[in-house]
Amino acid sequence: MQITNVKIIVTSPGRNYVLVKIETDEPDLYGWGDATLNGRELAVASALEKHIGPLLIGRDPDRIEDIWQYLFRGTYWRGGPVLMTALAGVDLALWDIKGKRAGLPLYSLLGGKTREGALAYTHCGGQDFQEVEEHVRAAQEKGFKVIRVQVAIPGNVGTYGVGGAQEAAAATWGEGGALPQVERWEPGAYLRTVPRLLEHLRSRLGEEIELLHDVHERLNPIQAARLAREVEPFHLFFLEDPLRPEHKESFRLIRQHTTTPIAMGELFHSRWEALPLITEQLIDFIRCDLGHIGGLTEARKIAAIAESYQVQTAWHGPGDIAPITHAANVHLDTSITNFGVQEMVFFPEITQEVITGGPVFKDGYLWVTDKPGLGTDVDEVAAARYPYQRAYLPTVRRADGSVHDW
Ligand code: GCO
Ligand code: MG
Repeated sequence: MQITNVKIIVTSPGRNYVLVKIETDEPDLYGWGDATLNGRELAVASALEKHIGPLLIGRDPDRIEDIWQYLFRGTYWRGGPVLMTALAGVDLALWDIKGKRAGLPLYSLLGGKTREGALAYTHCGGQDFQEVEEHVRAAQEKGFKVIRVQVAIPGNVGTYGVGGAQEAAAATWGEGGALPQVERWEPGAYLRTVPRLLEHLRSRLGEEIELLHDVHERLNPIQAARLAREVEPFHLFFLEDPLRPEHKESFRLIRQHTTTPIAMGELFHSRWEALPLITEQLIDFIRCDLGHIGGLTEARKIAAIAESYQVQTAWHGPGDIAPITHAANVHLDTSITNFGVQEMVFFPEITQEVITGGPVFKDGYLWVTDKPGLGTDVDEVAAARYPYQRAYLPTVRRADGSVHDW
């Protein structure tokens, strides 16, 4: 069997997605991968079209590990968001082919089911505590048992995550998306507000519902340690991404001050970034993005390392990666033993018109179908109706005008 063609589609059904189709010399045997990198879509598409695609022609698509090693180690320039997203797109398409060829869903090829469904979490945001509470209650009605909560911070502008699930699935962030929207961020008000939000929610909703919160890498070490300690009485499922990915050593400071569970990893691009946090048991959940870390091949190795250190998985699952990667998430969740929780979004109809299949939500859990491969497909005619639209993530500035991490 040989790879005969690598096709890249950039489409915007609701928001931009970069999709990779790998075709083979066997009739009707092809795989689809997702290589979407929010705000840098064309850089990945170009890396795939101009540099990576030609290297794949004539190779045996069954040899996923060898192709992975060849593209990662064999090409000298390695790593980083653009190349690892491109590699993930290729990797997922190859796994899709392998599953289709075997006539088996991927979870089966990965070792078979260890659980029936994957515990899922959704996003709830609001302008004030009351609004967050209402959104949490509505999510509970839908069956969610784990919920991420974010609230607008007085004095800050455009607080991350406040739009809730809809924001995550929106076409562009802010108005129009021609240039990045600028948000304002000061940590003081944030640090005072978040513990009060959790106190409010616990007093109204009780202890049973699992709550988590995403810091989005905005704090420095001592602020992160303070927040993690102050929210300790409210028993978070986890506190997400408290520090920037460069500062792994600073996780020790958080650990020294609190038993709040810590999750980290959506900005990582290789297992070596995750390694010290796992082996030193500085985190409780590893939440890499399959779509930015080189795909299933790399993520299952990370999961295996994490298993030895009692670290669970919580793979990144936002709206800005395609349902194809969400499907890969759930195949992996369903087959590993140290799965923790799965972030998810409900994709709008327009996205599902182009990218079909994908995990299904029911009673708080995500399920993949028994279709061979990833269980997702792409309608290329529909994709052509939604051309790429330039869009950026917002940027953040402090009150004095200086740049801060978004
Ligand atoms: C999450 C993430 C996302 C990212 C987004 C950036 O926890 O889901 O923080 O919302 O901000 O993926 O493109
Ligand atoms: Mg996050």
